[in-house]
Amino acid sequence: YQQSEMAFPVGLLETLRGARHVAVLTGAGISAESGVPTFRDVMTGLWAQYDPQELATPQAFMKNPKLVWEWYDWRRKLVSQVAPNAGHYALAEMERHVPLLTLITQNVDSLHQQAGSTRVLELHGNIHRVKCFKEDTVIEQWEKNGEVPPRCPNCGGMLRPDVVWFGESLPEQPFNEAALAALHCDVFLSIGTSGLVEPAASLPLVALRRNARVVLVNPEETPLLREDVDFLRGPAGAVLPALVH
Ligand code: BJW
Repeated sequence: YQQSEMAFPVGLLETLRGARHVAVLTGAGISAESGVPTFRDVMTGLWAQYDPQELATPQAFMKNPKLVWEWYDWRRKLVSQVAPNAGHYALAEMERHVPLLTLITQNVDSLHQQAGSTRVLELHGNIHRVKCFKEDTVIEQWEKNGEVPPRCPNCGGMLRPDVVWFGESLPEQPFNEAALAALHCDVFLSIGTSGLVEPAASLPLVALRRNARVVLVNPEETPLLREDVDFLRGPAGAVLPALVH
């Protein structure tokens, strides 16, 4: 991807330039080059080291709230110390060139917003926010008195990160908007996601059924890869700038 049009599948750049509505779905892979670990990469992914059932379910939080809170605290600090990479910036720039761009992310790290994307549909929440485990309300301010996990100032219930754990529903409004974008886009880019977690994994399939051009950006093959999907093999930080410039 040496900024040369030759590297792309026939007609892809023309289709992108002529598109009225581009939908983009991102996953942990787009933040990998910023230094955020993915979940399922064999050596470096979080799930290679940690058990999702013990950390990313409501049952895990009920069983061991301190462990879960501290794990998220570690990850929150980690993402606070990193910066967006060329892939995030390329998508922010794409928003300025396409009449309508719907950016859908499974990431909780805010790096798209930091790169300048103005409208981001967060399907799995945001690690920087907390909510009450009992009442499900987002809490802006709470007392940091050393209690782990901290307590809800309204009801005294435990606070938890405002992310979507396994078995929980996705936030309705961003998910509905994402599903509409999949139905109506001309081009759908799936970037840096293994495509294993539902319902996000089904979004590009919806776009395919509606005859959108679907493009996979990933250094590895994923289950989404099939004959009618364009595969741009490589790291997002290299592929996306070449696609946008
Ligand atoms: C690069 C790169 C580079 C590397 N450049 N790329 C239907 C069938 C089967 C199961 C289910 C189903 N419907 C629902 C389920 C259950 C479950 C599910 O999908 N399970 C499957 C795993 C089997 N889904 C749910 O529970 C969801 N809720 C739901 O469906 O509610 C309705 C319902 C309720 C009750 C019962 C039934 C239905 C919720 C899912 C929540 C997922 N939560 C997590 C944690 C979020 C908080 C946190 O951050 O801790 O979300 S899990 C984790 O996976 C995280 C991610 O957002 C998500 C997706 O991962 P992602 O982003 O794809 O990362 P990886 O690591 O998997 O892949 C990285 C990719 O990047 C790889 O391909 C690399 O090659 C690539 N890469 N470097 C580009 N430089």
